[in-house]
Amino acid sequence: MISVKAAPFSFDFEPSDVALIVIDMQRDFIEPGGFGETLGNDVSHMQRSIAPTKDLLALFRAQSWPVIHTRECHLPDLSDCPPAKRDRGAPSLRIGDPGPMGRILIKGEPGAEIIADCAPVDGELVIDKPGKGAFYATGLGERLEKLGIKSLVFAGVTTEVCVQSTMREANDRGYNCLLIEEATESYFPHFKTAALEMIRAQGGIVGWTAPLDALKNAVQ
Ligand code: TIU
Repeated sequence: MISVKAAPFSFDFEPSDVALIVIDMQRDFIEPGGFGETLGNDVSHMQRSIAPTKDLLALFRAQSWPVIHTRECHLPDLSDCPPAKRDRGAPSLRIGDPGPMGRILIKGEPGAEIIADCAPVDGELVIDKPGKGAFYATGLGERLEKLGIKSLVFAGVTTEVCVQSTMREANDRGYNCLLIEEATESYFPHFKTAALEMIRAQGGIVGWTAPLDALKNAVQ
């Protein structure tokens, strides 16, 4: 059993049944000209999450623990994109429109790819998801069951949207979930702070949070 000094209390897991889920570290959310920016966001905030996520990936790879990456993206014909998602608001470009990194949030386009610093390596699972949560309309739940996973460590962007949605889905399915604090970011710093607080409030109502060093110290 490995015990991480986390909040609201220690996060204990067996090395044999833990996996890392890195949420949506895609150019579309992190680089100018992508989906995140079309929504009016300052994407420079995302930069802070890159080095810690890279470190966290290295830690899991060094232990040979499973790593799963997700990508929010849609099929080229948009058949998996609800009109309610595409038509909402007044973005500068809509999902599927051509942008500087190809069609916005479309599978196979440069913008939908994971940034080089966090790119998957051979043997790592990549889950494409049409929604914010990674369990909806993907095979993720079945894949985790087959792997016998019980504890999930989370990283990625954005904290209060796709990361929190996926943690909530995982929590309802019985997983213990730990979010690494530096390895996630929001376009809105106060939303990140609030999301971390609400995840660990009420005795860990959604899960745990911890600094990266707390996990490193527990593992090494
Ligand atoms: N807009 C925003 O903050 N996030 C998303 O749309 N998707 C993810 O969080 N990946």
